[in-house]
Amino acid sequence: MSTPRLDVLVVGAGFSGLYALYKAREAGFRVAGVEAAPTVGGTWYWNRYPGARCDVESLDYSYSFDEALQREWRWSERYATQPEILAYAEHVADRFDLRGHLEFSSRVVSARFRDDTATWTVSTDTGRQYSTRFLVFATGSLSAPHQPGLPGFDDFAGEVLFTARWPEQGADLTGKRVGVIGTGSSGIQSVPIIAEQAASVTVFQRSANYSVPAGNRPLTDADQVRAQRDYPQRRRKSWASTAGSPHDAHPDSALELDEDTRREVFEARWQQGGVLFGKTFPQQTIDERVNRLARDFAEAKIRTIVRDPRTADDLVPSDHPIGTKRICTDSGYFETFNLPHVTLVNLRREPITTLTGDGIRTSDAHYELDTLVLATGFDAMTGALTRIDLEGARGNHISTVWGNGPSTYLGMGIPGLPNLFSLTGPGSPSVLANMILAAEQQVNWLIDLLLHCAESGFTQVESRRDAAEAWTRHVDEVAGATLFPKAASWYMGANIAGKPQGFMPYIGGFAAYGQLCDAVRDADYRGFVFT
Ligand code: N01
Repeated sequence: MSTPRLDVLVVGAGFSGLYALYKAREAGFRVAGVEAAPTVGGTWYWNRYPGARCDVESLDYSYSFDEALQREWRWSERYATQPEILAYAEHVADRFDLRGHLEFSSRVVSARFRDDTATWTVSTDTGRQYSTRFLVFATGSLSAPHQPGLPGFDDFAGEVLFTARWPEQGADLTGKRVGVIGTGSSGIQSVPIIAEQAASVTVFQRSANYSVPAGNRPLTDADQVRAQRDYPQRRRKSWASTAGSPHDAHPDSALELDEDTRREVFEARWQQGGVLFGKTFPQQTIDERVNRLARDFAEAKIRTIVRDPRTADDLVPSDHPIGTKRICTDSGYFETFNLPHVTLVNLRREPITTLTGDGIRTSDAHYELDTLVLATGFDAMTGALTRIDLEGARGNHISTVWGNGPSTYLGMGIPGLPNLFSLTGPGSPSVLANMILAAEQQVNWLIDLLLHCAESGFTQVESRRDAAEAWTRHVDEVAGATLFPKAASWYMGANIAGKPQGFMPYIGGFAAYGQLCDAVRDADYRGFVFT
């Protein structure tokens, strides 16, 4: 059997890829990485639209694996901006000397498993080929942008900007008539900033979304001192949590509290800011009655802020329980609609009929535009993998293996694709958790598995099909006990026409998931076949 040149090839140099490279190298493996962007950072390289910042607090959305790194890096704001997070990723790459292992500006287009040698041959769009024993996809959950088929799209003569592919040199929107399609996190974060520059902003909204003020603020010197002092406890709590952040839901059931107390609790959480409003009370994403209370509170907030009653009506989400689509975090989103040059177009009432040379025609009107911003989301969780021509053992192709939706074992192994692992993908806590800790947990576990292979002389490890089926059923059942499947969300694959529907991330909890993975390891990697 011939020996591949590499032990581990990591695809993607975002936070999971960087950590995978680092850990694999530290474990003594021969490693390399391939990254489509010209530098590290993954999603934080591409999503450089105005207003882009993380909705997890910077103190939490950072690596925990290295004490010195944690001590020396200083976050300037409670929620870090895209440039600051990108700078952090660059710092990590330099500090741990990872760049030398990476080929940048190179996208993996195909990978083939050779049954006879138990190796992967991986090809990139730059014409390079890699031969590797193990192939780790750290390609991100929100990295395959979705461009909807808009009628007349090619006729539009103005500038088109994608939030997920914002030009590196920026875009000057001063004095422009800007249309924005999409009111998810990207649209909601960018609209207030675009409105500061543009002559007019027309927001084309198909579905209204819940958004909570981020509550962002600079981190003071005192914050920094406190952060360093409290870090061990903060991290311990995150590792033991359901979502990788140190959050406590209110101890009481919302249904047992009187109305005034309940309102105070919601208000305090709202003022604290951020996505965790979606988990103010226990059972909030499980019990429709608790969820309704949170929805009513959020609706009242929107109506208090937005002056025009019809616009407020349109901005109140009516089609999903709060929190079952990712809650957006904003800085003045709803307030923006009080500005005279900002208009909301409700596409449910007046759908787009066509794009024209100079704007968008709906069933009711023609909106003249110089620039169109598409904040239209991603082929989430699976798109980065299914866009690659990926063929595993015995002719198993990703398109058929995942033809009915993503089937994984523990979210990492895919039956039929031996020696291949997916990080922070479907079947793992992933986007429901703090992604950086989620990546650390999976990579730590995975490197142990690869060391086990190496030490035991195995050249091939593959998830058993029945183990993957049982895990995928479990992922589905746990989601089914919540309100999440009630939303037509990208978690469900509902934003992409023809995509199999099913709740993709594992919602059983971040810490619980880690324990399940460890139990599999302790049971001699039950569910995997080694040869
Ligand atoms: O994408 P989305 P996103 N005509 O899919 C609309 C993370 N993130 O990039 O809902 C008209 O949420 C679509 O409408 P509808 C975060 O996890 C985090 O904003 O399908 N509209 C929707 O409004 C987030 O959840 C941060 O009816 C069309 C929008 O486009 C995830 O990324 C920041 C359309 C897409 O919203 C994705 O967010 C940014 C069409 N044909 C992103 N097609 C933070 O950390 C689509 N839409 C804060």
